[in-house]
Formats: sequence, structure tokens, C-alpha cells
Amino acid sequence: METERTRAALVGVDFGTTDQANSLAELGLLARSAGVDAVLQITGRRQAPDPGLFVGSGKAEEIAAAVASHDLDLVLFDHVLSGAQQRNLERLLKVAVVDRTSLILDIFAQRAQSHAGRIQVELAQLSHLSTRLVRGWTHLERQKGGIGLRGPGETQLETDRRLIGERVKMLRVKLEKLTRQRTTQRRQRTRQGAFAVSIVGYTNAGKSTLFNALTHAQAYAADQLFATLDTTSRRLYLEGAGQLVLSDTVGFIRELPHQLVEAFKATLEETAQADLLLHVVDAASPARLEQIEQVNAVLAEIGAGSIPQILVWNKIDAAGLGPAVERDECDTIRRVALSAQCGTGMELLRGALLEAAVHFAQEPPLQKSKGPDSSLVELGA
Ligand SMILES: Nc1nc2c(ncn2[C@@H]2O[C@H](COP(=O)(O)OP(=O)(O)OP(=O)(O)O)[C@@H](O)[C@H]2O)c(=O)[nH]1
Ligand SMILES: [Mg+2]
Repeated sequence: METERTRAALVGVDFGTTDQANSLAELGLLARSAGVDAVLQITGRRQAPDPGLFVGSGKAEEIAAAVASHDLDLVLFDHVLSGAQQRNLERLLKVAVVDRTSLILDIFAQRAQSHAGRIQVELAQLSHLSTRLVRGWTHLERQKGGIGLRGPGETQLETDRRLIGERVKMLRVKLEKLTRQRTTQRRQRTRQGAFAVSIVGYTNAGKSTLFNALTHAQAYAADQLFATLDTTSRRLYLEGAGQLVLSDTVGFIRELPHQLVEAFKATLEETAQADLLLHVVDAASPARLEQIEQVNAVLAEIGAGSIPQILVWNKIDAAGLGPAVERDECDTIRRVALSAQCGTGMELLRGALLEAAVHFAQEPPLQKSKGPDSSLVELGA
């Protein structure tokens, strides 16, 4: 017998600020990546969120009717809900209600493989949870006994907060220890003077496919969001330039939960220490320019905003473009168009890496002041 998959409705409200169609399509991909079937979409338009239900009462009734008629198990909101809104909606709809932040955290939790990765996800989840406790999980006080856990004179809410606080402290210590080991490994590598290149980009842009194509490795690449969570590094020998270290990294997404960026600082550190970033872009995505901006914003947040970048305009097969190299006024390569999957244009990227590595060997580190060039817009435009 087939196991029954979770059936969900996607709910998106247009406040006139973001591109709702793209954002909802992405929520659908997130749902699929989490193993959920998005059965239907419900959209609406409002000036501002309703404090109690996020949507208006009429829209809430519409969602309730859809839940009943389509036999749904879950309602996914393409927004961040307060703890109170989520609780009120669950009471009304009688199914689980999950917001965008929790869905992303859930995918990360499913994917985390390494010890450090798991700790980081749990830290992010606890931090998300604690913001909701503050918003009043008072119903827990009646439900949970808390026998043996509650300190003298504590309410359940205080106990929950204290337990979370203690767990967070313990996880931080563990993570720090793991991070120290990683830093030592990195230092050893740097002492050998290897040129460090990190592959960054929006989730599903093709980073792992590119990593595999360059290293002939078998990193997990899939049509899923956040297929990669842990940084994988490989040494790569480049004829004429010697060794370089190439890293595949976790992808970024719009409204990446802040708790995740905070928690994943240790993993992202690898990126912040790179000598060069290969910023992979899905050239076939209609949202590619917005995605570039989102990635650059996260890079700035983790202190990688001024590392030199080469934009890799990937999936040219799907975008109907040809392989190409673009240079800036100083003759530095700023963009390479290729298909990591078909291999078209890969030799152009190898050439670009060689140039960058030779430059690095001559005057390390590369001019740190040169950040991403926002004047790069459409290829061939
Ligand atoms: N058409 C086409 N598809 C590609 C190309 N490169 C990658 N893909 C597909 O895009 C999807 C995502 O590829 P991944 O390499 O897993 O992407 P990623 O950036 O590592 O994704 P995350 O780790 O989830 O952030 C897969 O289905 C790939 O087969 C390409 O050049 N052309
Ligand atoms: Mg990947």
C-alpha cells in the first residue's frame, strides 16, 4: 500500500510589496522538498495582516471550506505568522498551520547530516520557538504537568524558557568546539597557500551540479530546495595554477529565516574566508535578478560582501543562451555563461578559475575591496 502523503493548501496574501506569484511558486517547491503535496493555492489581497488570523475572517472561512472539501491535512502560509495567529488558525481550521519560516526550518532539520549541521538547525528551531513562547504559549501551562522539571515557584512558561535556555547554552558550547576544530583545519590548509573558492547562490541554482562537474565528485544534486546543507570541500588540481580548494555550500532563499543565518554562521564561515566566490545563478529563472540581490544581501550579512565574485550564469541550455565570458573594464572576468549539466562552457569557467588563481598567486589576497558588481544585469541585454 502506498503511504499517504500530506496534502496541503498554500496561502499567499498580496500586500503589494513582493512578487506574489514567484513567492508562491517557491513555497510550492519548498513544500515538495519537505515531502508535502500542494493541492491548491488560495490567494488574497490586504492592506495589512489581521492581528488575530493574519487573513480576514472571510478568507479564513474560504480556507476552512477548502480544507474540508479537499480533505487537507495542512495549511502552509507564505508568510511569517505570530504564535497567536498560528494557534487561532489551527483552532479554526482544525488542521496544522505552518508558516514559511517553520517550513524552511523543517526542511533543514530533515536534511542536516553532519553533527554541526544538526546542532545549528536545532539552535535555529529553539530560537524560533522561544519567540513564540514569549507571545504566549500559556495554554501549555494547563496542558503539561512538567513534574520533576519545574523549578521552585516557576510557571510552566518560565520552565519552558529556562529549559530552552539551558539547551541553547549546551548546544552553543558543542558548536564552538566543532567550529574550533574546523578553523584549525582551515588554517592548516591556508598555510599551504591553496586558493580557496566557494560556490554560492540561490537554492536550486545548480551549485552541486557545478561542483560535481568541476571535481568529478558525487555531491548530492537534486531538484529540491536545500538539497545541500553541509559544506563539502575538495581539492582540485588546475593545470598551470596548482591546487585549489573548492567548496559547495548551502543555498540561500528570500526571507531566509534570520535564526538560520545566525545559527549557520559557523558553516557560512567557510564562505566568508574564501578568496573567490563562484556565484551560481539559474539563468532560466524569471526571478534571477531578484535572486542575485537576495544572495548578495546574505553574503553581506555574513561578512563575505567584499570577496571577489565571478557570476556563473548556469542552465543556459534551459534559458536558450550560448556559452560566453564577460570581462569588466579592467579585463577581469566577471561572468561566465554555461550549463553545468550539459558541460557546455565548462572550459570557459576552468579558464576563468585559472586566471583568478594565477592572479592570486601573484598578489594574494585578491583586491579585497572588489565586491559584487551590481552593474552586471542581463546577459546580452
Ligand atoms: N537544465 C539544467 N538543469 C540544471 C543545470 N544544472 C543543474 N540543473 C538542475 O537543477 C537542479 C538543482 O541542482 P543542484 O545542483 O542540486 O542545485 P543546488 O544549487 O546545489 O541546490 P541546493 O543544494 O538545493 O541549494 C537539479 O535538478 C539539476 O539537475 C543545467 O545546467 N541545466
Ligand atoms: Mg546543492
